[in-house]
Amino acid sequence: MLEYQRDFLQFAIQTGVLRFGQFTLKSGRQSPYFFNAGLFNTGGGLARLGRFYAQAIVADALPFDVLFGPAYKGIPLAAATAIALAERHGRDVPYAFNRKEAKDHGEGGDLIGAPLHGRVLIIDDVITAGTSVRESVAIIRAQGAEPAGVVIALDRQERGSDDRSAVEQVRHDQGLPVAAIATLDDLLAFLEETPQADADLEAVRRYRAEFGTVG
Ligand code: OMP
Repeated sequence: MLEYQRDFLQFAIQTGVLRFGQFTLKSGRQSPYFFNAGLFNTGGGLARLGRFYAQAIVADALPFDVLFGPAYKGIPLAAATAIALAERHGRDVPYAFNRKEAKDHGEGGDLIGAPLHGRVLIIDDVITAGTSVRESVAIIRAQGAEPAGVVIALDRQERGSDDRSAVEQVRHDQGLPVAAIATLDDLLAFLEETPQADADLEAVRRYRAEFGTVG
């Protein structure tokens, strides 16, 4: 685990974005942890989150020309990532996002920001079923551009509709690289280093053993 990944997990726990307890997931599973990216809801929190996304992009050396934030949750994420890349990494990259409602007056269209061209990197919070990624890929291709990959905050590394996780399905079925600021394995390593986290660690370990991807 890299230093920024440890910082990210600590920050997510401090802000209540990452919580431990009993949560029902979209899949119906009972999870001992839940990641709610909507709770990075202050200016300072969003700025910091953008810096973590930028670090993940730089660490994975993902080549791209434009950032794309799918509505709604991806919009502030892509904006914050673009700011962090400009301010911290000397890369002033274009970014764009979509609106969910079609608009037929004013500027028209359902894309806002930079034109989608070349390789487009999708910025999202989590991949649960992969629906949002498929929609983004269709939007990008409709503009004659190519999806370059997806960056998410946390990869839960759990089996989806088949033995693979939703992230693995995107990687193999859509041929897109997926980078995460942190994964469930990073979270386990983090909890192992954290005193007084034994109960959470045990619960997350059990969950990983039952529902996690192999390997
Ligand atoms: P979108 O925000 O529409 O992409 O949906 C994300 C889905 O993932 C929501 O239904 C969330 O409840 C769910 N989710 C998380 O946001 N964080 C988690 O840790 C786990 C889930 C989930 O339900 O699997």
